[in-house]
Amino acid sequence: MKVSIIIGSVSDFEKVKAACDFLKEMNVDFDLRALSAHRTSEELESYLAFCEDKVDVFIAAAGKAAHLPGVIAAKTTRPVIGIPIKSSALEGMDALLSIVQMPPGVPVATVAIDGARNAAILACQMLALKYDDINDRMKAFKLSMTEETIAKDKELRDKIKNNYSLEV
Ligand code: RP5
Repeated sequence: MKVSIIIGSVSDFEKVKAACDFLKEMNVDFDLRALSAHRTSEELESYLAFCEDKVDVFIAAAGKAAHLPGVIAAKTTRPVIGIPIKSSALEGMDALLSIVQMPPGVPVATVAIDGARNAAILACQMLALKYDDINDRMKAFKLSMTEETIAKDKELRDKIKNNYSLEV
């Protein structure tokens, strides 16, 4: 298992599915647990002990007062990527600030609110430092993104060129 995804509640799963899908696309092994820093703190601690030396990167997602990524970061030397989940009246700003404003010495690499896919992409970029096959797949992914963007630019220009006098 290269990545461990920990979500604060099963209700976070739909928001985190995009991370699972990207890891699957990149053929990266991962585990997923719903463990709360507040409601199941002992189970979280034993799972983190189980993960010791097995996991390269943690992805942790939580909403509201989102302490989960920070608690994980306090217990590991592995990188922790935090996903703030929009799950309350505060639209995810509560979770964003809870995750990003870590005290000195305990960083969490925080992605955007509900930014699960970017969390998985960042995790794969970290894994690419160690695993050549993942590095190759990430290079192909970046190239396909560039090609797709260039194709969309051409498509847009072809569509509007008769209405406006575009440069080329
Ligand atoms: C947070 O509270 C969880 O991460 C979730 O985003 C939110 C609501 O949890 P549930 O009440 O649905 O379990 O701790």
